[in-house]
Formats: sequence, structure tokens, C-alpha cells
Amino acid sequence: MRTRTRIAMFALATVAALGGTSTAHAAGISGPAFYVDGVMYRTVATPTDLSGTGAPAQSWDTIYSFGGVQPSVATSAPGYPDFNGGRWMVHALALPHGYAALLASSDLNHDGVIDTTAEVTTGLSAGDAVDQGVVKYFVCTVNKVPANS
Ligand SMILES: [Ca+2]
Repeated sequence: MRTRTRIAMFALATVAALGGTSTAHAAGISGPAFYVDGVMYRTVATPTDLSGTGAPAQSWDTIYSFGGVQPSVATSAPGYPDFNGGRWMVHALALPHGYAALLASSDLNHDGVIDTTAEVTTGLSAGDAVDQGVVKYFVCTVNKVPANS
């Protein structure tokens, strides 16, 4: 009886641990995904592709993608007056002089990463980032990464 109880408790703990983990992965919660005004946000990935809907540009917020050299930078988030509810158009950025040159000209607060819209805009003005246009339209949630993760 005692052994059965221990086995049952172990099984419950194992199921709870696995269940918690697999639920998070099944929900598609990302790790840190992109910056908004220097704050890291994450998202729940959704299999949406809204390209070709013909929706006007103002119904989207912009995510600038650096092609993987650093997290993307988004222009809005929940609580911002211009937030469009998680409808995004992704602009790919080319870095014609390299990432180090972009940081040198545009990392305004010298924290080693381009993490605000102002820094992206500075990079575009300096020519160290070049907007390649919209490469994707999609929907995803936006949530601040908890401080303890
Ligand atoms: Ca910065």
C-alpha cells in the first residue's frame, strides 16, 4: 500500500511536470521575441498569413527584422495609442555596412543592441540599415517577458 501510494504520487508529479511543459510548447509561446521601446516582449505564434488582404497600411504595426543578427524591433505594443491589436507587417532590413556599423551609428543608448524605433529610424537615416519592404503580414499576441524569465 505504501509503495503504491509513492508510485501514484510520483506518477502524478511526473504528469504534472510534463503536462506543464508540453502545454506551454503546445500553445506556441515563444522565448523573447522582439523589443518595443527597449523592453523585450514575447508572443504566441499563430499560423496566420494575412498577405494579400488589401488592408490599409494603418491597420498594421511594423516589426523590423534584422535577419537573425538580433531580435526584431516592433513599433507598438498593448497600451500604446496606435496599437493595432497584434496585426503586424514585417519589414526586412538589410545591413549594407554590417551589424557593427549599425550599432556604431544607431545604438543611441549604447546598450549593445538596436531596441527602439528611434534607433531603427536612426539606422535607416544613416544608411546602415535599408528597408527591404514588407516580407510578411501576420497576427500574433504581444506580451512583456516576465522579469524572472
Ligand atoms: Ca539600444
